[in-house]
Amino acid sequence: MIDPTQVIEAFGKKTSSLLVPTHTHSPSPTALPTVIPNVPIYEKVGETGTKTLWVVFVLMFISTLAFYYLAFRVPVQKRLFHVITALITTFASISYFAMATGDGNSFAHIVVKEAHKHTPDTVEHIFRQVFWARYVDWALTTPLLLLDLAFLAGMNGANITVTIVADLIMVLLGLFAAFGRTDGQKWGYYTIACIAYLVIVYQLVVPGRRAVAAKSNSTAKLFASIGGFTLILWTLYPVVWGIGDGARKWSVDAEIIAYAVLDVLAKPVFGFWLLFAHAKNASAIDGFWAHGLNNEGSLRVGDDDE
Ligand code: RET
Repeated sequence: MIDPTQVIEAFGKKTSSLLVPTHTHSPSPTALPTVIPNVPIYEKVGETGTKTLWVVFVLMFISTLAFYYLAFRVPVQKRLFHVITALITTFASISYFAMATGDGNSFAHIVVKEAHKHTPDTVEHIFRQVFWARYVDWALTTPLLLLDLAFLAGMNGANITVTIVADLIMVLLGLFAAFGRTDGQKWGYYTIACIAYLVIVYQLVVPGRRAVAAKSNSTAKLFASIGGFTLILWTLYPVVWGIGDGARKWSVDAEIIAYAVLDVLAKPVFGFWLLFAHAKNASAIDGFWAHGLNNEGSLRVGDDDE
């Protein structure tokens, strides 16, 4: 018979070697460079950015209601500026609502390649949140803002068309630039967009001023002041773009705040200024856009006599 203690002893002898560490690990320097996988960098909206989007939505919405109210208070032939201005803030309200609720954005994928002297080249993947709703808003509202100015000045159809088309090119290329994969693509689109912007500036400064010179002194003064305000403000947009989406020196939140300030000045403030100044200066627009083809709103003496 086998004594169970003998079995335990025998087993203990056999497995004792298993209890001894078989391998001791001591880190030793290796000749091969360590490969650390690139962690993608995400740049996205934070709490401050979302709050700012909500605040601007409320401001745009209240201004829209005020502009429609003002529109209904004036006779139809004096309503064109009111309608254009109210539509501008209507679009802006919708766009800000979309952005505040987390819609109207996607991530631009930027690939940054870096060459190193002693180690292999590295590739960095950056994903930055781009609010494309902004560009949809601009594509609809900046032509309307320009129409406000063009009608105020009394510009001709050819000059208005060039201005509006240049504006659409500028906004679309701004959108392409925001989603540009490489620096070449991004800044290439940006440069062409800036040239389009210069076309707009030229149209307002040269043909715009020439056209308004034929109007009353007060209209010419209003065009100079509100046009100057517009040009200063609009020039800040490509600057913000360059620092934000372009060079990515600003966080997404900082960019949202900067655009928020500019948008409030460019839409509600511009709108109230134009409408109150226009109310004092009723002769600012005439012809088809005020009266239509049938001279709507005019008193026609003798119509019933025939
Ligand atoms: C972009 C980037 C590409 C170069 C240029 C730009 C200009 C944008 C402008 C926007 C104006 C927007 C307004 C909005 C009102 O709410 C597209 C930023 C030149 C001038 C007035």
